[in-house]
Amino acid sequence: VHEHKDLLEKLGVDVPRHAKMMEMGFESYKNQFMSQENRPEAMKYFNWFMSEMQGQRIAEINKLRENKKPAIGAFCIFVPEELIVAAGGACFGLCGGSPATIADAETELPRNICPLIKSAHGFKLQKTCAYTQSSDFIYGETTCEAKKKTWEILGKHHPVKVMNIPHMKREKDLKLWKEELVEFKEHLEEITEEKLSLEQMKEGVKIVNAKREALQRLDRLRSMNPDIIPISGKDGLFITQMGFLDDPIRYTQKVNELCDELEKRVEDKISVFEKQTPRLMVLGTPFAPPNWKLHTAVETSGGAIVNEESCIGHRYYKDNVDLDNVQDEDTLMQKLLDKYSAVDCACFTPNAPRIDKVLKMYKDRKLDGVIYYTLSFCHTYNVEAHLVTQALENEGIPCLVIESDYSPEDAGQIKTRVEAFLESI
Ligand code: BJ8
Repeated sequence: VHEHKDLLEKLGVDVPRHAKMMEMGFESYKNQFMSQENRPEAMKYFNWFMSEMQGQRIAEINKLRENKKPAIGAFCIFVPEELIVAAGGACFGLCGGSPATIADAETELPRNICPLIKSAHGFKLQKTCAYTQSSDFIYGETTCEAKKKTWEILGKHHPVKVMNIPHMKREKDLKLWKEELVEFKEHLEEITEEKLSLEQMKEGVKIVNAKREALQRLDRLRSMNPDIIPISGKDGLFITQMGFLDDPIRYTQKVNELCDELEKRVEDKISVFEKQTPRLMVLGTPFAPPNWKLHTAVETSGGAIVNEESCIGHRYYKDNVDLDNVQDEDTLMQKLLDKYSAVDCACFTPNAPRIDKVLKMYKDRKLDGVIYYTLSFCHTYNVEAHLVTQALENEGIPCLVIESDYSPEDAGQIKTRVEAFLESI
């Protein structure tokens, strides 16, 4: 990061404060990740990326910008990254997982809204996220009340555009959504000053499909072998988190290299957990880095997390864009829409496919229990917990519900509840 001080200054980053935050992040990574035993060799790349995510990666993104390629910051998996990649640019998730920016955010936002939004807003006010500072615009969406109203305030500090995501999936809603996809493409063309061709868009789709396929492979290796867990849930989560920042081609290659090693581990019966360790799936809201609290609590209490049914997880990579018979732009937009409208975010009503999917995931993976995790004040996921947990109960599936924010204060209490849950299953 020091090497890139000039660039960070040019981007308007508050360099001393940023350095302090990075130091805290590295310390926390060292304590929670590097201390794990028997990590796969291929995690070395992700250690390196951790050390360069606010350094070299920022330099790479700004190199693209020098060549009029778009750099778009996002907070949601509805942002069609395929189109950004097609335009030769970078799509990245913005910082929003730290409690250290929340007090600043509360100077403009109410206290009782979701910590993800407050943290992200605080990063902009503090100027401590080099990704936010590098983005041509932030692409917000109308998924939840707190987000859509925050964009109006965030827009005072940074260019923001908003995608109108409908809350139902009727034909008329999907028609509007498709128009939003076309409009997004036009926003990108304003930056590149060139029309995106069909071939470029197909190439963008192929690159992102390959990335999702690598993550699907990682998911299978983590969760489909009941006796062998070749990598910790914490590492699995961290890898997925980095997928929202890294260059997609390099990242795909590195995830596949890791999967090759994990395949070998499964063959050789090398597990990072003892036999009989309860294998859990986490459902719910996204885990923006450095929000590793739940995974740490579970994996220091005798359990293992083998899948996240979350947007930093399965919801992100579960579906690919089908490129069969795509001969024109309209069909391509339709295929993108088919993929994105299959996202089962709790912002939709009704959202029954999510419940069927959760039950199927649980059975396919032969798991031992579920943790339903919601960020505080996330009303959609919190309310939806009722129907999901009822369906789990009907099937006799053990489930623990946890609502938490980013503060470290409840870490002990969460650990106690997790320990009691693990004992009961
Ligand atoms: S597709 S889950 S990434 S909206 S910000 S809804 S936690 S109160 S993030 Fe999300 Fe897209 Fe849906 Fe996924 Fe709740 Fe917080 Fe809102 Fe949140």
